[in-house]
Amino acid sequence: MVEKKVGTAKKEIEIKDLTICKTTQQMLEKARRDGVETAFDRAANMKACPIGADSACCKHCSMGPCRLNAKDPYGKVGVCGATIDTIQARNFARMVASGAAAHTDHGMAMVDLFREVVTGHIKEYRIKDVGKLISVAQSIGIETEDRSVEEIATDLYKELERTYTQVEGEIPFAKRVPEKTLETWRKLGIVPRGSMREIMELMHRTHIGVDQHYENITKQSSRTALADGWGGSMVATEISDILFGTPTPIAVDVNMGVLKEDHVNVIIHGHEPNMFESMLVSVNEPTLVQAAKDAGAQGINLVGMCCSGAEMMSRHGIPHAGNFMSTEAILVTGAVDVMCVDIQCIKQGLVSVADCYQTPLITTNTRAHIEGATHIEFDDHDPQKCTDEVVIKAITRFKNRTAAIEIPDIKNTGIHGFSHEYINYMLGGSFRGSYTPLNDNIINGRIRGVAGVVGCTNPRIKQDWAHVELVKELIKNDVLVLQTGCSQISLAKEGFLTPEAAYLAGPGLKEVCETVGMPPVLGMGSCVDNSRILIAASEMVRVGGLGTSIADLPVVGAAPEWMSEKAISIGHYFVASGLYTVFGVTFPIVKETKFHKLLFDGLEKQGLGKWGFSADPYEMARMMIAHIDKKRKELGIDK
Ligand code: CUV
Ligand code: SF4
Repeated sequence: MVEKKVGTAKKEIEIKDLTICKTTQQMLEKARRDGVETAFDRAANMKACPIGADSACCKHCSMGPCRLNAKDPYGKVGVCGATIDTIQARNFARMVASGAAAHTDHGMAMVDLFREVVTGHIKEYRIKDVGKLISVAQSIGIETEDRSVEEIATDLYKELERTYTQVEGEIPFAKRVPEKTLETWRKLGIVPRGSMREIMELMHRTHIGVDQHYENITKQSSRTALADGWGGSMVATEISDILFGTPTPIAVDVNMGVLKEDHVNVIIHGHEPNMFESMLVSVNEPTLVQAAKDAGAQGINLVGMCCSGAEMMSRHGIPHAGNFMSTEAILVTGAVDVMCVDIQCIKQGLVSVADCYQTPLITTNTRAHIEGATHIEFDDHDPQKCTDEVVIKAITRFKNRTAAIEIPDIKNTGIHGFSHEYINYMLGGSFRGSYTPLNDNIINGRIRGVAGVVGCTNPRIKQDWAHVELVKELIKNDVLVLQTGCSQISLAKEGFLTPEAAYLAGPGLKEVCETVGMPPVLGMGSCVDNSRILIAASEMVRVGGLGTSIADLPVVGAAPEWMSEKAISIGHYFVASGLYTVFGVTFPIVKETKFHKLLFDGLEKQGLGKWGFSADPYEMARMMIAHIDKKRKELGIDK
């Protein structure tokens, strides 16, 4: 039953044009009946500001804000004299800085946790994957022979802290970068020192009256983005694997049908795995399970959403209820007994929707409170104190359920959890070993190339549609697709993450999938796990036969429905690492400016990758495939 209405949309678009996700459609119908507003409605009623969309405005000081004309970009400058190129480069840089800060702060929280575990201050978590600990330590030159786990782990946390705090020198994981790629970075002066320093410098340089050359600003954007990809994000992934286990393929259910009417439904939505790991312990606590049963439930049903959901799905097979544009819609089921969040991509709009269905919305992270939500602080030193309390709140809500419940009856089983280690193993022990290895299959043309298709969903485009259409085109053309984040969930909901989906692939890719028994689309986890794609690319270079730098590989990236600043940081570290990366929806740039030419062409001439843009997934696929073919030709492996 709905008690409170939050206003109805003025302009209504047909629901089937908002999303291809059947369960989200069903819940949006119900939301309209219930008078509940979501981001889809707000997007319809809020036209994007065209000047901002083109990144042609600046509000870095109070002589402005200044608006330039995208139709005549060089006809005007800001009050301080800033040109369109300076303004765009600075705006872009600030997006990179914010996105990189998000990932590196998450990574740093993982290092903090790791240090406290290694020093014995935290006993609730432990090192779960010693093999991974050793391999990560070895990859950055830490001695592992005849040493205890504690000794290795101590060296490792001290070394990895440099990823953030180092003032001079190169970040530790620079050692994993293929030599020629690293050489290019050194020549350009973009090897990251420590992320704190890079982000600080980028914020400084984009202040009024500092760096006013778009090329020089973009150099620091590259350095900062690399401090994310090969720094913060990579550390987050590797430490999480060490503490919680490296994913291996596992069958998992995805979609809203994972909710259970007769269970206490607990949804975790956010990005850091530590709180979710603790919740996994809490929901299995016998006293809490008994309390749930005493309240009349069959049990407690733990479900994830967004990126921490993708991590827990990959590591432990926890069901996943949906991606970014489904987080409000799922509350409309009335079946969510608690939504517990931590950081990033948590819409403030959840508060009013949760309110309509009497679902407690709980914030847990000291960095992310939301007005109107209940805050129960999570502390790594006593993790279950928070998560037990959240479960108790959920049980209470279950007992007092008043909202009418409607759970869409769809769930899609797929295989998730392809770490780069597992891809390596699956394809023959080495990327170029004895048995159907990845490099050999690329060289012989069965696999044309590899595409990382990642990123958010966005109400400015039909949810999941561009992800699905793009991936369809790619696999049809024998391009192996690696996925993370919300994109992975889009494809999982359409059944692509199953070995049976191999029939949708071109003949070469189909043959490889059938031989190995793998899906044509490999799910690698959350956004920070995009670092796994970087490692896989480095491994492809190391094994040989496909050139000497990442820029030589027939590998591309895409985020067809991106929305966050984190996505810009990811896109830019893909580009700075040497990959062609195509974004959809919109791109914050004025075409045919010098800055545009730099991002979309000039960077490639410097030996890096380059940006691409198309709002049309079919054109996007053509652009990506053309680039793969160009790289194949340069490598002399075109048929
Ligand atoms: Ni980190 S960044 S909407 S939850 S992928 Fe999903 Fe993923 Fe974008 Fe956010
Ligand atoms: Fe305008 Fe320059 Fe101030 Fe930006 S920094 S608001 S362009 S005066």
